[in-house]
Amino acid sequence: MKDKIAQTFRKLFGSEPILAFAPGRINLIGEHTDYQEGLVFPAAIEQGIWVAIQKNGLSSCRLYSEDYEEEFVFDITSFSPKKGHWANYTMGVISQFQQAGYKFEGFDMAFVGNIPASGLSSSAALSVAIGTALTALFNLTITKKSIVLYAQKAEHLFAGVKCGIMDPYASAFGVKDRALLLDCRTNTHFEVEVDFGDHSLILINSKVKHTLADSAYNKRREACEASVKILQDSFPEATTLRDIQVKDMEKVQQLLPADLFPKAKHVITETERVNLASNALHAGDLTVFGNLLKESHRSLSEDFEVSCVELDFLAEESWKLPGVIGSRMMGGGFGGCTINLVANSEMKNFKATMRAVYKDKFEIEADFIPVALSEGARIL
Ligand code: GAF
Repeated sequence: MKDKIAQTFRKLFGSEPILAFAPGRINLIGEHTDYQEGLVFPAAIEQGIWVAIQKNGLSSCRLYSEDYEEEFVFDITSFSPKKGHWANYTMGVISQFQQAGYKFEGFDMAFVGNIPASGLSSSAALSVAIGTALTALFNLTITKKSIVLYAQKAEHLFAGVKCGIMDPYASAFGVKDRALLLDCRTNTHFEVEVDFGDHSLILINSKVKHTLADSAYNKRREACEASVKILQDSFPEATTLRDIQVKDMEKVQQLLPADLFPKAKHVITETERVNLASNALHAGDLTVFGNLLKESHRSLSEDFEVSCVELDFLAEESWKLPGVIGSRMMGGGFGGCTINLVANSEMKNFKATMRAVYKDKFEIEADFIPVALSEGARIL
């Protein structure tokens, strides 16, 4: 990929590029908690986005997406988002750099990716790769954390998704063979060594992406914010659902209307599950870890309502199989992948059975994606 994008760049723009890479991510547990300042437990994967970049002496930026086989040119001093366009991530990140006071000349950029499914944060990987590349190209003094925050803001303002910090953070800070126990209040993390012994993580790509996922995502966030407003009368210190404990659930139920309570309950219980899961990993207790994955799925499906029939089917069917420690939907939901922890000795049977039952039910050929926890963004 690296050589391919360098070659494309030279051919298109005729200069020698700087190359940057940023990975996609998985998440062990902790879904829809990041924008409520909760805990999440993601890791970077091997697959990601490669960016080739160089100054062009113009006042415009010339972009090329190898995957879309498409060019896009814009003026560096005046640009705005174009609904649904891949160039939004580049423009969004540049606009964040500019707002922070960094000045740019025009540049050329080409990029390519190999992230194999939706729900693995290709957009965050692209934004972080661009931020990393720009920092090197213009020799800027800028921290990784700022790149992460710019990437998140770019997604809010240029793609219209009010995402949390988890995806760009994992892409920027990933470490080989480790997951990041990330506190989305302080935006700091612990690296946790992940060794599942004779078990492996494998994703199943449902190959569905339900429409309106972005607006449903924003609605979930709004529901959490509405709950916090109501709860503040009784919990004056609370600024997010992170501040509410599982032990207060009965009171929370009395205070919240019936449509908001299950959503708040998911976020409150999910942060506790992240804590318990990291303790279980530390203690090497895979059974507890696996049960927490199942509980997380149920909560996302029944309480937070971000699953779909295909993801529910994949999770529930896998729970029945020998050697499956746990499995759940992963990421924002409404499609994408499930994450599964499976005994190596049962992997073949797991894949064959899941492929067959999914095909039989939905007439979709699922993909199976092994994951290796990997390094975060870097200049190559
Ligand atoms: C998406 C968002 F981008 C993340 O911030 C996070 O909220 C996730 O959905 C759900 O945990 O990936």
